[in-house]
Amino acid sequence: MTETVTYGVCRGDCLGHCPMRVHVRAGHVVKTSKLSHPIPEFERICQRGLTHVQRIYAADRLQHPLRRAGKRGEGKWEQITWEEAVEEICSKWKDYRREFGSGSIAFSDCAGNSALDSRPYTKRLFNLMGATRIDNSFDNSFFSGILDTTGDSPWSVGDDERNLLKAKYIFAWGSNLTEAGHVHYAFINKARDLGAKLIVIDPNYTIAASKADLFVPIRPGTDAVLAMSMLHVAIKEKLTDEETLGRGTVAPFLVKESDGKFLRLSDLGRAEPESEADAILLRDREGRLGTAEEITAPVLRGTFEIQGHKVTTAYDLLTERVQEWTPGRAAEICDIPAETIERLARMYAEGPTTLCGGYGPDHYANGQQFYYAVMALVLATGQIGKPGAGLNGHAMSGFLENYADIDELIEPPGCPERMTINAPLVPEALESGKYGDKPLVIKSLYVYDQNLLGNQTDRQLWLKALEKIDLFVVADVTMNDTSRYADIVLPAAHYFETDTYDMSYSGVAVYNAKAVEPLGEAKGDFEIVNLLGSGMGMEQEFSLTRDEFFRKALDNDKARAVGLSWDKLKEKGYIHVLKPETPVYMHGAGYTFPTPTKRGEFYRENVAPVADVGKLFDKKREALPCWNPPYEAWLTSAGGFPRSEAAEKYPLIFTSKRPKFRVHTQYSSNPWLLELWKEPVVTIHPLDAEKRGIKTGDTVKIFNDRGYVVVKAALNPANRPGVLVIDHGWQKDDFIEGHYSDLSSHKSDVMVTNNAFFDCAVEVAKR
Ligand SMILES: Nc1nc2c(c(=O)[nH]1)N[C@H]1C(S)=C(S)[C@@H](COP(=O)(O)OP(=O)(O)OC[C@H]3O[C@@H](n4cnc5c(=O)[nH]c(N)nc54)[C@H](O)[C@@H]3O)O[C@H]1N2
Ligand SMILES: Nc1nc2c(c(=O)[nH]1)N[C@H]1C(S)=C(S)[C@@H](COP(=O)(O)OP(=O)(O)OC[C@H]3O[C@@H](n4cnc5c(=O)[nH]c(N)nc54)[C@H](O)[C@@H]3O)O[C@H]1N2
Ligand code: SF4
Ligand SMILES: [Mo]
Repeated sequence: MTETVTYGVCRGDCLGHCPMRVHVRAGHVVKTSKLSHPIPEFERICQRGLTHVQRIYAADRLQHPLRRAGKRGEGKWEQITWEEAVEEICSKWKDYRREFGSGSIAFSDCAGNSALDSRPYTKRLFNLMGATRIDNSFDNSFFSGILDTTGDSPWSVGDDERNLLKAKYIFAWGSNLTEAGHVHYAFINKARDLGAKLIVIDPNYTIAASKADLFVPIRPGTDAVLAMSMLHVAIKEKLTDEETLGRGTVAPFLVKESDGKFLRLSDLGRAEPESEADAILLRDREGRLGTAEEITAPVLRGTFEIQGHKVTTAYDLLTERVQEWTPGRAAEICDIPAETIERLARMYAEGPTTLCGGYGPDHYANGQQFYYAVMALVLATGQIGKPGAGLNGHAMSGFLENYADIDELIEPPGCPERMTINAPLVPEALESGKYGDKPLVIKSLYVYDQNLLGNQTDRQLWLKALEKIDLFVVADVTMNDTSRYADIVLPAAHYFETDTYDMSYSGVAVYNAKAVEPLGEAKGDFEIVNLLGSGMGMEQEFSLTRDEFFRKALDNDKARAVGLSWDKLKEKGYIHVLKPETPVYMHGAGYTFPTPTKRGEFYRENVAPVADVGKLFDKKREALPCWNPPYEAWLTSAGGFPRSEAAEKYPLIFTSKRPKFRVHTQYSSNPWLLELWKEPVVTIHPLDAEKRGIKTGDTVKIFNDRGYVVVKAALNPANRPGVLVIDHGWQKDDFIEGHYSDLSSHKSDVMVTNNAFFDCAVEVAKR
């Protein structure tokens, strides 16, 4: 039988973005296979990429628009036509808009399909409608800490993986790289062959830890203290990089005691405040003041009186801040010997060191504190923007530079004003009718590219919140925890069933040609949005064909400069757009950063909470790295910080880790992968198990005041005592009873609203 082969890019949220071949026979995808890459190191495909065929033809694949026929979640459906679905949704949306305003329609998305025709194009619809965006609030602590400190470069927050090969030390810090980033780990393996030392900082003895030169078991939720203590040691032992501090960071900027802002020309009456000419001032050894261009050898330390302003250098403030975190004091909090902390600091500063920061620390209510603290360490030791030194692993996102001009497509001129609200705050806001001091009414919620009820924290709270919502619409490829709860389900096409393009690793644009027709009546998000947009009376704005859309998106100077256009891409299949001279370390190269000051900002003069819901915060404290214990996951009174209230009743921490066999809940019904890993299992340290009479294979109930889950248990001495670990990505039907997302809390820090999955105290008992 003849076989045709098209190309595609795998683009769940594992961040691998592997290009692949899609093999088709008689109108059916029969297999996927690896596609050669211009840079051989990037040729790759994994067990999930090889099983797309079983996702496309999965039993839980949605094929027709459905209307709920029973109670929400009951699983009773009536098949309807697309016309009926669109008519019902749009007429209700028009009614809500009339009665409650545009903001009463909300939408939320995340990890399903990052390509332009899915997430960005759907945003165009809701932006034009003036709808409320629900920020999914996954990973916000990670991104806030890194982006606020070193900015958002075209490569997002990291370097090309090849930079790992030049590292002497690789810090896998809160990162489960062998499972959650095995495509990155391949480079770490190579780097180790070349002599790099791997340091793993993790509460649990992970697979990566078993390969490490140094494993540092840390007490959960204390990483910011370790980073600040390492910085303390680096400063004390003069291991910091004065050149980077002076030229590439805010270290020499003079912070006014009065308002915490940097001293500028306007403070001396020499420029209009906030005008372009209002430059930040530096001081040299002779006491001369001037701009960064004028003062080439600024002082990094000192407190001065300048025309009535008492100022101190930002570096002195940082030094003062980490003063209390002596290795001895940090040892108590982090449960790591003081000598190990000193050793870690010396290695980090010696370099070249690459930080592979994971999302473990992100998943606590105090998560962002780690990323601010560790980025201060990175900057002060100058371990960024150089061969072998920088950020990598999950921080690497070369594909985000996708050469497309989409800002105006997503947000055409004239879009009404809209609110963005953070998911963990939504259930309570719906209950009270207020988001901060703003009124909030949501009558309809549209979820796509996200399995909200599988992946948000505190599922029971969400289920209750949904009772306030009259029309819940879900567009998804599969019948999952979320689509099951919808009032109307729209069947989305798998991406190999659509004509699209994506940037694969590292800088290869791939034409993802439609390999087969969408299954049943499924449609790509692009087509769904065009239908809904027209239904809302915006035929003009939603009349583009896919070809026209992509041609327009790639018709720009950035794309032209690298020889990329939609037509060329369709003709060639894939185009390697990165130039050979493109450096493999983009972030911080040449001492410049894409931040407002163009410098690494370990001091934040305009610090403010990400979600401004009127909560009070201490500006002086938050402007620099700081730490407080996690909200629930604080089981001891180490360092004099009293044990959390929740831990009085629930003395274990409930966490999860990514398994190799799925990306979040995607692939979770895939028969080949289920053969390898068939059910959720909670691992428990033998000491914790013994106390509760639990043995491997027992069925156990994990519970707290919010909910419970019943699963099989396995004893594992690799767990840190006190920590339970379950694989991430299972859904309601996979658990014996309950749901693991019923356990987690929606609480997060005032500064960054984030889903804190691991900041969760529980108890476990044999059933
Ligand atoms: N317990 C626990 N929960 C967690 C985490 C954890 O560590 N522990 N991690 C969290 C993190 S960091 C993240 S990023 C989130 C991810 O959370 P989600 O974004 O909810 O992740 P997925 O389960 O991958 O859901 C993506 C959905 O998009 C659908 N989809 C795929 N392609 C398309 C498409 O083209 N169109 C449409 N409309 N839909 C499509 C998929 O079928 C799938 O249902 O999970 C979070 N949840
Ligand atoms: N296979 C697979 N790969 C994925 C994904 C997936 O769903 N499946 N999801 C992708 C996404 S969206 C994300 S955000 C990333 C997540 O990437 P990772 O963060 O690497 O993934 P996790 O498996 O959640 O690993 C968290 C690690 O943090 C550790 N940890 C827990 N608490 C602490 C702590 O207090 N301190 C420290 N230092 N470590 C701690 C855990 O033991 C674990 O090793 O993975 C991406 N890659
Ligand atoms: S799941 Fe990730 S690593 Fe595997 S093929 Fe897809 S993009 Fe690559
Ligand atoms: Mo994530």
